[in-house]
Amino acid sequence: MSDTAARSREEESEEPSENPAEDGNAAERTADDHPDGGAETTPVTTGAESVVAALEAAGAETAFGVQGGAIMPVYDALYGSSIRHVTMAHEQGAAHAADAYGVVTGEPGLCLATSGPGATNLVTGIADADMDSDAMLALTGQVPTEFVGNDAFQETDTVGVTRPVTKHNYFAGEADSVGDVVGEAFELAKVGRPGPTLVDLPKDVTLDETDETPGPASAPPGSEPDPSARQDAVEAAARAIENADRPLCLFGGGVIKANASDAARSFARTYEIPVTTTMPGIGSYPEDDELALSWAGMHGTGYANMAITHTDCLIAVGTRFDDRLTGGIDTFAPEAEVVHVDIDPAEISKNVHADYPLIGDAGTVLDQLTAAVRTTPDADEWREQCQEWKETYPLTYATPDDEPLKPQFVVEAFDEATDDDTIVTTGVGQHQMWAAQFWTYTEPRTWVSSHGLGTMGYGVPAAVGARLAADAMGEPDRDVICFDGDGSFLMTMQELSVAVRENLDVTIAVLNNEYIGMVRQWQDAFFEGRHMASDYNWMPEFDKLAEAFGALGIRVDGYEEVAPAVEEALAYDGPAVIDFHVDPAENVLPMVPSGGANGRFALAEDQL
Ligand SMILES: Cc1ncc(C[n+]2csc(CCOP(=O)(O)OP(=O)(O)O)c2C)c(N)n1
Ligand SMILES: [Mg+2]
Repeated sequence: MSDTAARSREEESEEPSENPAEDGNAAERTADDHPDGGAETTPVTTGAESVVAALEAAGAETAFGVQGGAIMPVYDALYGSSIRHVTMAHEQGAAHAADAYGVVTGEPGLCLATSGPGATNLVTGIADADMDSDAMLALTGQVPTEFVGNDAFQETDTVGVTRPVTKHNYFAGEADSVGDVVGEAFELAKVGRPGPTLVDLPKDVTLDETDETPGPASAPPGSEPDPSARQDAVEAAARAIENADRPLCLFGGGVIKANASDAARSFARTYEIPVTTTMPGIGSYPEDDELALSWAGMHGTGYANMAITHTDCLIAVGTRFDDRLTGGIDTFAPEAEVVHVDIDPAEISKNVHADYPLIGDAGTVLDQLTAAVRTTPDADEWREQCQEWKETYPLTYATPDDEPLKPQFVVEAFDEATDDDTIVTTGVGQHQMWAAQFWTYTEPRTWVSSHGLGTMGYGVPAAVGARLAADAMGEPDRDVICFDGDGSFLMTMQELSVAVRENLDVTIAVLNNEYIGMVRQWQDAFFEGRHMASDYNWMPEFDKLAEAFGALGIRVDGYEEVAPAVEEALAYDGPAVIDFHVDPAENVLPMVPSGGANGRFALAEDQL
């Protein structure tokens, strides 16, 4: 951190705050005092300095990236900045780390890459953020404007490549305005439905001289949607809820993004309505609450899927009804009138018909509903029925002596050994589902995973981002656990080098089944057991690999080794990798086959 930059920001604010958002506001308060009306006291001299000044003024504290020719001017301007830059091993890692940082802090994550391969390496992470509506800003270097279109060295049409996977992207045209463009992109990432934005920065623009200090960051006029739903629509939905016999809340990731978990809890508890969540919605409602039915969908609990199948009034908040949640649309909540709360009108009746569309911010609309519903629905029998389903279809697994260590046991061991505020990140596959099923999530922003895109390799860089987020929030004692698969770990494990370099306290639990297990499971169920390209018995020894990186490496084969290994890894002040050799034949259950009916989930392999 640059002392000068840090000092100048503190001097601007009468009451220095630890909250990045408030810091941004503090900068705004002083904007009028500045001769240029800008937010920073240090005058800028180049486009690149203007970019960095805009980021600082917007409240960015941490950036993840990889250097390179076209982005060098921006890096040079970061040299004296208060923004902490974390060099990642690969740009995909930078994007996932920024994504996870944003999920944990609630502020947009920031990643940087050079032109060409740097930018294209970011694309998976940007697409991942786009699918999960995660606020993130990507800055990419670009060849000088006069070379654009010439197939210049490391030229890629980054704006073209990323247009379908960003909320919006920009090609910076001139040094005088580039700071304002970056500030706008940062703000736009978080207003309304969040998502990734990108600014492509030609090298001449960042090198050019300018004395235009960017003004306070602001989203484009009109981009901030009205947080309230129409009151007549709220009243109509309230009547439907009052009259329901079998009401059910379905809380999605939007509840967490809108910081509406308290409003969601208050609504469900006031009217004693059972609650299920989507996978991205994990943590929006405490899973140990008596109204909680855990999460629904392909590998969700049997009781959540039974409740969805039989509810007569589904109050769905902040969900886009992904097919992994709904299964076949015809059989999804077939008896329900659907109240759909979403900030994005494009989601209304896209996948599931909304009988009561309520367009607005999740927290605001839940408060509107809480005020509008006059009587608690008469649903004693329904609540009893939900409890009965909980008892009939518990999540279970067997631990016979003659079979290898079960992965679910490992997840439970970590849950028992850690506090409620522990952050869990994952790769994609069976291990991800077990991490979601066998951990009891009680707080928002503790479940950090790749949902819509399903990106193997998300877990390790996400753990790096999550750790730095917790540290930046002044919460260094929170644990960060990454549950990874052997296949997923192999895709981005190079980011372990970053965790070692930065001495990040993270524990990576590889649930090593020597298979890309989810594929193996589908091959057994739907391809007559032909294990084409899914047997990964050629895996390296991950504990030794961890040691080679400079991390703590532990190998675990049996039940009795689990607790001591968990304890040792958690006590270790730095990155630890535990290579858990788990049962390669274990399957994720229950399972609703793709496109199937949620109410007809398989509880055993032979039912698939
Ligand atoms: C980047 C990427 N490539 C391929 C896939 C397809 N895929 C989905 S799950 C899975 C298996 C993942 O294996 P592993 O990380 O070992 O996890 P496991 O299922 O064994 O727990 C694969 C290959 C994917 N989701 N992402
Ligand atoms: Mg595996």
